[in-house]
Amino acid sequence: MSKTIIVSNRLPVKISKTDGAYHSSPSEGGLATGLGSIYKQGDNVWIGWPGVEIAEQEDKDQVTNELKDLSLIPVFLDQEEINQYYEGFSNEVLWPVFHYYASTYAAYKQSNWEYYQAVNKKFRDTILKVAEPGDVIWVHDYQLLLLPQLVRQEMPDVSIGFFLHIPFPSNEMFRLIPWRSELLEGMLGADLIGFHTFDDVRHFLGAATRLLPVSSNSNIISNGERSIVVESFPMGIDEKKYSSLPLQDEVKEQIDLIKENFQNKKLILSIDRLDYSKGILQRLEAFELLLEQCPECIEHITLYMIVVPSRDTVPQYAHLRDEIDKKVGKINALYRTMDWSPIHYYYRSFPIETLSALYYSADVCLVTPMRDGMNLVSKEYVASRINNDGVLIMSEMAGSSKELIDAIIVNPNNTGEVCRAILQAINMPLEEQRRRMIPMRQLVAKFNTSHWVKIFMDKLKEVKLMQRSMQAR
Ligand code: GDG
Repeated sequence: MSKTIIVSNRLPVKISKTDGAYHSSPSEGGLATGLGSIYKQGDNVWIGWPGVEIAEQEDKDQVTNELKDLSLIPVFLDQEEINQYYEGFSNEVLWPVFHYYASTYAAYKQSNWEYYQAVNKKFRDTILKVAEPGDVIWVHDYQLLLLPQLVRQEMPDVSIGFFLHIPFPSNEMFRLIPWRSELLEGMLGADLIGFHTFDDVRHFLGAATRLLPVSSNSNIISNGERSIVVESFPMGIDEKKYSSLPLQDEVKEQIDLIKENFQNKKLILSIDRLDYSKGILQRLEAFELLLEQCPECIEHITLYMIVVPSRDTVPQYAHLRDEIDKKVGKINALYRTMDWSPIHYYYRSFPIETLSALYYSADVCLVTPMRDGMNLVSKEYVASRINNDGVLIMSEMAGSSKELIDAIIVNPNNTGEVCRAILQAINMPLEEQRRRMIPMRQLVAKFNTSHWVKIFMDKLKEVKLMQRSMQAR
């Protein structure tokens, strides 16, 4: 009986230590929910780092045993591996270059690259302990670009799918990386390579055919030995969860509270992880411009801004956090009145029930990343609008802008345009809000996470059959 092996940098659990023992609790990320339908079935497993450093062998054994019952297999990383493979290479080379921040933030260090290779091999070794020839292996994201080829070398016929959750940049950006060929060769170990958008597919095909001795015919790359299919699979969300949450009592109570606290105010919502790619500072600029240019907005609109802590041990992220603190402080200091604050800013994460109440209550959701592979927040907002009202303002640089075309689409660098979009949104007649929201809700409901998983897995099966029939000829 064949099984499916999901592999990602992080396991879909949070590990904590209480009373000297480690405990795990499920994490709520979109990937965890989406792939939950797979890895919990039969002999299927999920391989990844548990997210904390565990030094003692005894503790590792305890965690391994606890996770085994959840079909999870840990790859333990020590502090140096976390620093160099994860923070150093993944987050200081791949993340900035793939989000078009190469010149500002990328640091190409040989030792980080060596750790990146070593940790990808560590993941390979864990896979090899459990994988059998008929299995299907689905590798996720930029931390594991070398893994498909590393596994392929040991298991030439196994089915391997790879999905990148962040953008794949134009070759002019990608080729700056000193180890660009090795990274592409690593990805080409897969049978099927998936991206969120067609632009990412195009960029990948361009980079592969320019930098490697491979040829392409439409979306199929041939490296002389195998054919690799490259395709877009825009990721969805668990729509049912987000459209039913506002009906729960706990969420309803929070909705009432928000209504009471923000009476007669237009509520503009902004939710992101702390990251320069999310355009948080530029969004604040646009909001400041709005307050400057629109005297009627004073005391009548509120920006509710949640920034979820992320990577803030990395200096660039710590700096960004300081800049956001300063900007919010400046805007609030300039415009606050006795009973109104223009920005309600939170630097922490909230339970999903609070998120749902905010999605349900916000008149406008302002999603203006500089670059984003997809952006699930925009889809979660749409799914939560069960009365078909509300306005989404969406950056054209996010993958989801290709699907949510009834949003107000903006260039996030154009402060004036974002400012005008907010004005348009807060004044939009209900009829127009509904005309835009209904088709977006239908799209998000139809192309949900289960659909995404199914079309990727079906395609992988189809590609494998195609390869086998070509070999037989
Ligand atoms: C990467 C790519 C791509 C946020 N605050 C809280 C909270 N969240 C949840 C949201 C959403 C998720 O975090 C963020 O997902 P995004 O897609 O917006 O962004 P990234 O984290 O950068 O994800 C991105 C994604 O991978 C999937 O492929 O779309 O482009 O960068 O689900 O709801 N969740 C809770 N509390 C919070 O305070 N519980």
